[in-house]
Amino acid sequence: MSMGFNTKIPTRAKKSIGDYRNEMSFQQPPPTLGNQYEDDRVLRSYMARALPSEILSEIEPELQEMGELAGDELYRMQLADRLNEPTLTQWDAWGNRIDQIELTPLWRRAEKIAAERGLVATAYERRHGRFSRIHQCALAYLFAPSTDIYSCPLAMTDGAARTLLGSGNQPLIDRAVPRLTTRNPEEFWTSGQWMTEATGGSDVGLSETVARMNSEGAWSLYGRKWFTSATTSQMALTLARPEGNGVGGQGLALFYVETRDRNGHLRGIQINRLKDKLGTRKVPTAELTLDGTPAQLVKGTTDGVRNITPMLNITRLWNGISAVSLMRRGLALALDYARKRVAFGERLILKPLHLDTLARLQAETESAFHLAFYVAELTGLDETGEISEEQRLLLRLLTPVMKLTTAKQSVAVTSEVLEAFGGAGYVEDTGLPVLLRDAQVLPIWEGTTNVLSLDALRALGADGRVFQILQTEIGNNLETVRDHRLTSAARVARLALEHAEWWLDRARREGQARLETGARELALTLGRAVELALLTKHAEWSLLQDGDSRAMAAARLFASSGIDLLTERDPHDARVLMGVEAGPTTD
Ligand code: MFK
Repeated sequence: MSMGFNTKIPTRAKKSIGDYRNEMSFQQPPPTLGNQYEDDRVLRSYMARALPSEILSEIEPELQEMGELAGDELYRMQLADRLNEPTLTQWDAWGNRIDQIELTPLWRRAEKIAAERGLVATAYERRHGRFSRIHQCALAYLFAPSTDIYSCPLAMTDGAARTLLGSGNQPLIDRAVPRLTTRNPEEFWTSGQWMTEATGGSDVGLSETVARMNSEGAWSLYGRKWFTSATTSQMALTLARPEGNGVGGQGLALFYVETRDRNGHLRGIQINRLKDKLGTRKVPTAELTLDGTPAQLVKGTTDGVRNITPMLNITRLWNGISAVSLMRRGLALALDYARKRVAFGERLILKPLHLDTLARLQAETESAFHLAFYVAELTGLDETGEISEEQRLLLRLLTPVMKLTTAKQSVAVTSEVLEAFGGAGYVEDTGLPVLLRDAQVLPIWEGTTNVLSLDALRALGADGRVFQILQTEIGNNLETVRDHRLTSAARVARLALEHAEWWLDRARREGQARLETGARELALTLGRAVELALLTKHAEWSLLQDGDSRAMAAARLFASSGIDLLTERDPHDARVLMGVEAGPTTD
């Protein structure tokens, strides 16, 4: 049999062809995962700082078990499930429209585990008060990277529970919340979040779906939802414009829909097709036609966009947690591989440039981790009514900032992770490319980077108050930093924030065009500066508490990775370059 190339066998070797075949059949050990909780210094160290010790002792067995599932059974199942995708069957053999979606084995298993392990419930049972959010986010962070974006329906389910609870609509709360937050897989419901329309996209106020009320006061929806994630959910929160209402997000109302009747038939809903997406391929994202879908008002007949924002903020938190979890998974695999793989005479981990590359990815991941979990902390305070007015404004600002910053980091880190495997990272059956494809959704859904940068501008308000609150909070964090090895990292964070404050003040005076042009650089600078401050504070704690200098090394590396991204440039250059005349929103 030809070997595919001409091998002249040297006579001095005196070996048979079989010997050479054996020698050439080098087997690269694949990367493997251990217990994903036990192996995660960053998570464990953070939990030890953030939680009272008695709470940590109580929940640690759950985290251990989830870490074991994620690194073993679920990871194996994920690799085996690689080629499976959800399928849509629109018609049965007898010509009946059925629109049945079949999920993959991994997702069916994930749903059961998610219910039993309280991936949503933990935040609502609130066994540990405000710490319950941290507890839940830690479970989600361990679970998410082994379940191919099953975090999507869980995020929406969590967001729906929060939105309904905040709506004051008792009949809907009584009907849906116990199902959304149960641990019984037989009773567990997930929720969809049907916002996006072909007209709408990011500008949800353009939605065309109409809500019609009949003579008995019952509502039905008519329209086309263009991008509905996890269409198998038992319920959804959606937006529609009651007939006669005005334009924009104010003219929309928030509706509750139960997707199927007692017999399992869709209620005035047609699933036109599943989306053919770059990633998140286990998520049955669909185009829907609503044709007389029975619906109930959640909260009034107007202000739908404002009323659905609790859901947006929860799903944005999940987005950040998922972003960090994908970075962490990629790094766990890349590090394991670097310890095994020998090239140019040495294991990769001993090669200075490869080591430095991985260390920088680790620093990005650790910084992102602390920002995402800080937003979880603030969310927990909000949900238990323990939040101060200043912290509430901070949460409003940091939710979009965290979402957009961690999403970008996730794409960058997972891309580098693939490269760290060389060609193997580009080969599908290693299970690696999916990391990058799935990460790529994170800056897109739940608000693109630009939309969220503008949202952050809005959250900053028209005066300097919110920025001052941010400065005070970060200042308080950095005040605890005493170790001289962390001084320069703390200084980088401080200077970046001072520059951002100065830039914002000047841009406000220069007008809306300047503000909007720089909004992304501003938001990313805030995100990275807050990440660095939180990481530096944690590094100080780690040094003092455990004599562990790894977080310190991460903070120092991260400080040298570009924190202040604000640049001095003429916004007119973009117009000149792209051949666009000054528009109505420019100065
Ligand atoms: C892995 C984990 C992940 C996640 C699961 C994901 C599943 C995927 C499902 C989807 O992707 S669903 C589609 C998600 N779509 C978006 O996130 C839309 C992105 N666009 C925006 O966020 C726009 O900023 C927005 C639609 C909100 C703008 O709409 P409008 O109509 O121009 O509303 P406006 O006037 O900006 O805001 C209305 C009110 O809500 C204002 O309050 P007031 O009326 O009191 O002035 C805003 O201040 C307030 N508001 C807006 N965003 C808010 C908010 N309040 C609190 N939090 C926010 N985030």
